Amino acid sequence: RDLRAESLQTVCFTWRQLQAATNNFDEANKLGEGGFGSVFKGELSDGTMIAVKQLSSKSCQGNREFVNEIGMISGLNHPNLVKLYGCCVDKDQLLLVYEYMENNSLALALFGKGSLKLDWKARQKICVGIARGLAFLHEGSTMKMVHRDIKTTNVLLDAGLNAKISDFGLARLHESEDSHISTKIAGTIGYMAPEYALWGQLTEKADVYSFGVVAIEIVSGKNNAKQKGSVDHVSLINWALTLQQTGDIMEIIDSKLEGEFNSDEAIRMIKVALICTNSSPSLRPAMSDAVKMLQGEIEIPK
Ligand code: ACK
Repeated sequence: RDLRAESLQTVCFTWRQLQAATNNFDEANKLGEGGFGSVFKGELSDGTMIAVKQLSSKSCQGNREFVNEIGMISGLNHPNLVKLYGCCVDKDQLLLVYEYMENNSLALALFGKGSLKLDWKARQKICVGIARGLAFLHEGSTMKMVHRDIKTTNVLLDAGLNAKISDFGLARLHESEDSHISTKIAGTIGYMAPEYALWGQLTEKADVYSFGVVAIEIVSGKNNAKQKGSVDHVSLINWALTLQQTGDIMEIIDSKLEGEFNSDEAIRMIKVALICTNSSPSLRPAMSDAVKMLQGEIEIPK
């Protein structure tokens, strides 16, 4: 498959260009590592800051995700989706070039060593941003997609703390009414919707569930859904259920989380997180409604 095909809406970069931009893929420019390989910071000759994702091995899976990512997000334009500027397939290398996100991942901002100070307004803005990005993926563009791997490491923050969803390697198209049965389950334990994890039943409501887990993490500041192991997932959901079962949400929040949830934003985020993580997909809201609920524009069902 020729990735340099003219039909791609993304720019094709040359190896030399990216080498120059990242100072020859200098270690000092390394932003981080993922399962796929490394990400480097770079600057194009016109001053545009970029993040370059380099695929470590040419494994089949990696190749497939690379091609998938390009197919899924080239041409997608939304303020809450990380923009793919282009790619490079020179010299047998597979590289993806994205807009640079100054504040790294939401995971780092929430749980990292030098985690950012985020007040409720900032957390709410991040939460709404993710919800808007997902609503666009699910319903707003011509292609309808499920991301399949929504988690705090796949949400990046720009200089103004705007949240943008990244990593579309596992994204799939979906037909809205139909639920698709996946034979291969992919995603991250702890964020995965139960019906998808158990039976491979994939609809956009699987993303809604993962979003709910992320929202709980944004509010609690705790990485309840650890990426390794599965026990934390259970305790997370149990925690959420305890909240759901008691009428007085304030009381539980006060006792469990040391009384810091004294804002409308926090309460709304918790309530939305709870309905999004409902075990029944049909009872989870559409992401466009979740956006309105987070902003207090429509009522949040109990
Ligand atoms: O939390 P981080 O520093 O932010 O660690 C991960 C790492 O690369 C592996 O994914 C960072 N990263 C990925 N894409 C970008 C980007 N577009 N801008 C800035 N950092 C990025 C991410």
